[in-house]
Amino acid sequence: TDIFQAMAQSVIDGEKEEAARLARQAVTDGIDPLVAIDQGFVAGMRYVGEQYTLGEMFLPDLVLAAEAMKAAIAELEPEMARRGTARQVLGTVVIGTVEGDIHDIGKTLVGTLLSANGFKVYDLGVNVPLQTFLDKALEVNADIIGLSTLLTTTMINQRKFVQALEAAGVRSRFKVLVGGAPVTRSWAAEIGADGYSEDASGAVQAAIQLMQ
Ligand code: B1M
Repeated sequence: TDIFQAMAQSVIDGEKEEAARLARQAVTDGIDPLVAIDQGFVAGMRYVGEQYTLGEMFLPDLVLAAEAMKAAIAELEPEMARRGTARQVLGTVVIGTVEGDIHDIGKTLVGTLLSANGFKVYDLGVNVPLQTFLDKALEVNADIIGLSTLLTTTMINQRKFVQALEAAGVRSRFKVLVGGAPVTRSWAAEIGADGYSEDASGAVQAAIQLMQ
């Protein structure tokens, strides 16, 4: 089996040490960390999600898979930073997962890549109330506010946030970037967000565009 298959399998099996070992191996072999994530670890996570939907895997399996994925990403982070293009500060981003949602892997990955590519990033974590996003953005004079969500039930908070900015009279001060598995370009347009991306490298491109 090739290394990408082994990476996927380590996530499926929830094998943290194995996932970390394969991530280190990828760095040694000169594999682009993003390729390792997309073609290896995320492929495993996709399978786990499908099996969960089918009732073949359960919540504890998701938890272990997430831990394995995080262990792998932790090993890849320094390499992502090293390969980043950061030479100057391109802008300031406040990012987090919206209230009601505790998924953090994708959001953290987006934050890491933005930081590696020259953005100053304030990661507020998960289950973040809309007011907290706004308070932090005002405090650090953010250019971009990034809202992540993985649940169809919490997507509505992205819309509410755009409305909250309008109500507070600060809509034009910030660019709003949205993403997460159920989020689509048409949803982003419908709620009046400024940017959207389906993955982490696309989020960097979107953020760079928003700064122009
Ligand atoms: Co949950 N979960 N989960 N889960 N989980 C999903 C999302 C689900 C699709 C699984 C399924 O049913 N097949 C489903 C949602 C269904 C729906 O809403 N329609 C689901 C559910 C139901 C739940 C619970 C409600 C289960 C329960 O308790 N009964 C519960 C929610 C609790 C809560 O939040 N209140 C729950 C819990 C969990 C765990 C804690 C066990 C764990 C998360 C651990 C963690 O994050 N620390 C977990 C996991 C692991 C998943 C799946 C399997 C994988 C998510 C993931 O990490 N993907 C997921 C299935 C799936 O997504 N297919 C699922 C890897 C990650 C790299 O991708 O996060 O999509 P992703 O991020 C991508 C892009 O989306 C994008 O870039 C990233 C990198 O490419 N992106 C952005 C993300 N944010 C962005 C922001 C941007 C731009 C791009 O700009 C700001």
